[in-house]
Amino acid sequence: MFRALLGIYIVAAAYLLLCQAARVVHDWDIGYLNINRDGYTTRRAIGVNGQLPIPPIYVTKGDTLIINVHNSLDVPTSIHAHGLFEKGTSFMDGAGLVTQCGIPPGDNFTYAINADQAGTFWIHGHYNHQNVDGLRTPLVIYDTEPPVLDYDEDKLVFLEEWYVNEFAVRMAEVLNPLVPFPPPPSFPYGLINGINGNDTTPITFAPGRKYRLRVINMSSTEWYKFSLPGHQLQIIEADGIDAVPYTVDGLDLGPGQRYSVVVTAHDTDAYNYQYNATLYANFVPFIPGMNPRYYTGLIEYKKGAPIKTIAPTADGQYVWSDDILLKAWDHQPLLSANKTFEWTISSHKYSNNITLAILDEMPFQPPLVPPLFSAFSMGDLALNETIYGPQTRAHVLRLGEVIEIVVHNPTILDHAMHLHGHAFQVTEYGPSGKPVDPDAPPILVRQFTDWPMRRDTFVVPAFHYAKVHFCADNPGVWMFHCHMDVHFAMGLAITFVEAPDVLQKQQVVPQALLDMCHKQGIVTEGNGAGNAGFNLTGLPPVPS
Ligand SMILES: *[C@@H]1O[C@H](CO)[C@@H](O)[C@H](O)[C@H]1NC(C)=O
Ligand SMILES: *[C@@H]1O[C@H](CO)[C@@H](O)[C@H](O)[C@H]1NC(C)=O
Ligand SMILES: *[C@@H]1O[C@H](CO)[C@@H](O)[C@H](O)[C@H]1NC(C)=O
Ligand SMILES: *[C@@H]1O[C@H](CO)[C@@H](O)[C@H](O)[C@H]1NC(C)=O
Ligand SMILES: *[C@@H]1O[C@H](CO)[C@@H](O)[C@H](O)[C@H]1NC(C)=O
Ligand SMILES: *[C@@H]1O[C@H](CO)[C@@H](O)[C@H](O)[C@H]1NC(C)=O
Ligand SMILES: *[C@@H]1O[C@H](CO)[C@@H](O)[C@H](O)[C@H]1NC(C)=O
Ligand SMILES: *[C@@H]1O[C@H](CO)[C@@H](O)[C@H](O)[C@H]1NC(C)=O
Ligand SMILES: [Cu+2]
Repeated sequence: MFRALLGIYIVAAAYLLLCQAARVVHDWDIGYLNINRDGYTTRRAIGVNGQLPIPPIYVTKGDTLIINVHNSLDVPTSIHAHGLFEKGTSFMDGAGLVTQCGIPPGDNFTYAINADQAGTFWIHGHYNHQNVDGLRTPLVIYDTEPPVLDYDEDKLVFLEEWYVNEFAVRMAEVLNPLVPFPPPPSFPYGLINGINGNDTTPITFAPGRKYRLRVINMSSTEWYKFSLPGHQLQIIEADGIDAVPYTVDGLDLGPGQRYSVVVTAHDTDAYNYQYNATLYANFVPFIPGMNPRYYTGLIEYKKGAPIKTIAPTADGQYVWSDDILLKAWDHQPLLSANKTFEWTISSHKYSNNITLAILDEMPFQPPLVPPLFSAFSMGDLALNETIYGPQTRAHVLRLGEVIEIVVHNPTILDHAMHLHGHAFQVTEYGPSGKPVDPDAPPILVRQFTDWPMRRDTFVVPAFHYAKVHFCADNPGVWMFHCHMDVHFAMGLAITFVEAPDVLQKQQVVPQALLDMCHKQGIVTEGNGAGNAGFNLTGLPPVPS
């Protein structure tokens, strides 16, 4: 207790010394509401203070974002600041049952999140996939440095998908041994800035001005293409990392990904334009009126001005965003790898007839003790990954090691892989497995040039592999998981236990985090089973 309190005081003192930084405080009462978001169905959803969409959060680099959460749900909840490194505060990462136990129903917890980075992020539920049911909102961190390109005004465009059913209902179908796998796709509707796609409010432009549009894909399963026909987009940021300006016609965003683009408005307001947002899943068959779903909205220069028609560009000539072609603005060179993990995405039907997804040998399932607490409490043994339990898929990293991850995806589905606590260099894409269509053009190996772009979420397209590098400079326990929530819930995840020896010396878990576990009967000491040493007695069996 004393150690915990001392930790809090040291952290608080550091804030005072480091910065005149503001403390930006939000009170979030997370609860259920009934709402019709897609124009078709009223259903139960999860919002904040009785609202959906949740108002975006804006802070400035150096600020501390305080979110006082009260949990009005009937299950635990937690929130995760997607893309923030949480350096020195790994226990604020919010990954349910990995770095915290979840706030019990009726309880409160205060997240103190250091906004040490600048860019476009989002905050979302990280317990039971509550994000899919609405618990998500943009987080914009304004920079204190000049931007890569000047602009006059900042605007948010956040894209979401919205399902007719709650996530738990869809997931129960996926995991039902009596329903043939995969069940028929339930295709969602698109929301733009929180409102049913075609009904959303116009994006207003004034002649001659330059806009920074921050486009965020907060959906959980589908992809989005976003374009402003008649305008060019200059990418200056991806996932909170500044990029050397790169001009495209449109953005192709996987779940969790963000881009900032600078758009120069035309110098007359004679015409309005239409933007296009297409929600699609290339792994679901083409179904007219359903996949893809097309949305258009107005770029309004002047109320009532005629809409300029722009002839569609032939598919192959359109320049879409492509992270392998982007360059990091800070010119960070390739980090040469000390260690490589090579994993292949697959799925397997287990003896109970339930199909689960695998990144590394077996599906991820949380152990009895959240691995962050094992890392804190197991002394030297925390360096031995056996103690976390096999289903944790724990991989221990040493401080300062450069890690290369190669993810092979010989499946028909794209996957969007997200790493907590880091942004990785995206270094290579290439072929993996045999595409179904023998006449499809061959998939080429493509590598970064000069300064690999860094981001926190990368898409491994179907029948591709992707390679990324990152430096293990952030002690903590960080999940690496597919950001498509159905796949994540099926086990497509692993954990990195990063420098637990250093973690034990530098960080102290706040007592309130331990208390919320104890209230739920979750042990916060010992190995993955809550025992000493290598005794994993009591852990549920791994799927067989
Ligand atoms: C918990 O949060 C609620 C709502 O913000 C507040 O009314 C209540 O006083 C808080 N309770 C405690 C014990 O801090
Ligand atoms: C957003 O991500 C989802 C998957 O999570 C994806 O299906 C959708 O296409 C993406 N949308 C955009 C605009 O990138
Ligand atoms: C949105 O409007 C466009 C026409 O502007 C139409 O083609 C499209 O089908 C509409 N989308 C949905 C999902 O209704
Ligand atoms: C925008 O999307 C609509 C479909 O909603 C399509 O008819 C139109 O060709 C697209 N415009 C461009 C320039 O791609
Ligand atoms: C799994 O499915 C097979 C074939 O449908 C059936 O014979 C078997 O009993 C099922 N096993 C379980 C554990 O449900
Ligand atoms: C971890 O502990 C197991 C069991 O004692 C042992 O077999 C293994 O070699 C250890 N691994 C490392 C990396 O020390
Ligand atoms: C990683 O490899 C570099 C050489 O490529 C070496 O200098 C460095 O010591 C290694 N770091 C660790 C932590 O193994
Ligand atoms: C292993 O842990 C269990 C409790 O989970 C305990 O009952 C058992 O005695 C322990 N075994 C050894 C060899 O310590
Ligand atoms: Cu996936």
